[in-house]
Amino acid sequence: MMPASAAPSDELEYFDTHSAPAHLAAISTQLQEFVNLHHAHGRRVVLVSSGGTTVPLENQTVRFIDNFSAGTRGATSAEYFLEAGYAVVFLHRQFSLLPYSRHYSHSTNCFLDYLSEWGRIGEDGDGASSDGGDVVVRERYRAQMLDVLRKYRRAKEQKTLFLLPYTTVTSYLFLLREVALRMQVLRNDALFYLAAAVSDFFVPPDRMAEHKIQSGDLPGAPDTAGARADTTAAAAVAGMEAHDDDSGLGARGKKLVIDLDPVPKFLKRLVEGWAPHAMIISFKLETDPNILLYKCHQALNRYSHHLVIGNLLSTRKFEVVFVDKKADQWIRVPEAREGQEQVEIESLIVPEVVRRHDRAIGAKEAGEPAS
Ligand code: PAZ
Repeated sequence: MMPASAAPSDELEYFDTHSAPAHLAAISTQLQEFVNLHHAHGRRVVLVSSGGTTVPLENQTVRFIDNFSAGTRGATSAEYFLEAGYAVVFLHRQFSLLPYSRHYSHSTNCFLDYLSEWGRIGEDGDGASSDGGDVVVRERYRAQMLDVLRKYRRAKEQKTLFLLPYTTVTSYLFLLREVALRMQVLRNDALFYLAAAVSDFFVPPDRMAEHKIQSGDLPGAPDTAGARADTTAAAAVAGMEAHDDDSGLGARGKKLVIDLDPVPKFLKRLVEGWAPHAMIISFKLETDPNILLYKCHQALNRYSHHLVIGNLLSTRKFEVVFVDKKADQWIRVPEAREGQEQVEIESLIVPEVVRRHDRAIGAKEAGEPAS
């Protein structure tokens, strides 16, 4: 019997049974130009994946399954890779955090709070008097914003950042494969840093409902029992079962039981087929500290790639563990002193990754076996 994980050929079948994202051919051309440009300059290229993936429940999608990831790890890491001289393909969940703009987006860092009106003295006294009507950056944020702005502009001018958005797990997988194939020319100058939180489960196309799954009776149905049968049938197509709700909320309520298949494990294919010469780093997220190391080692043994970076949901901004064939290495941010900003853990992770990439390239050039 096939266990919960999918068979190897399922990976190929997955691409045959799902539609590729629109404009894949055009994206592919742009990607190849980006890769070739940096290859010609001897610049390394890293694929950073970032953010969650959605799992649609309907073909014309109203509802989907999602996860917590905001893309902080990916967006922050991308900035440190750019600083280290890499060109970055940033494969990210649409509307998740982006390198540079992450400093001023989302509810915690609303960009409007960084601005004031020229001519009005703000509550912190950092406006300035003139005839009014202009918008300026508040004094206390100017130095940091200038620094971010300069880095952002440099990345644009040097064309070192390629933004590649996805939404569903399927578009993520198509794009990952495409980037990997386009990056093959780089051989060991290519690095994969897979920080996205990719769904392990999906609804196969042949069980996907076309239209919005109904939670109650439809108007014009001949009788309640008939309407219920319609609703149940639509859900069953989606690999789901709609049941009468026995919660006491009333006969119209339905339970939706969702039956998902495992997403085939593409890491093996990436390592062995799509990017055989690249350095490949995957992330592993757990919530139970007792199984984190076990799961990291299991992934390393199963996929034979270079490094797994493990982290726990509750402490992911403060500590991670690097797991490779030789050892486990914890990286922790120093505790912030009063009034000091917390160090971003990616400022420690990325230089360590770059050191290991240097070593791997050095070893290959010296003809040593990869460690
Ligand atoms: O996006 P974020 O910064 O909130 O979280 C980052 C993360 C926990 C998703 C990432 O570090 C990670 O572990 N990604 C892999 C998740 C997994 O598939 O196990």
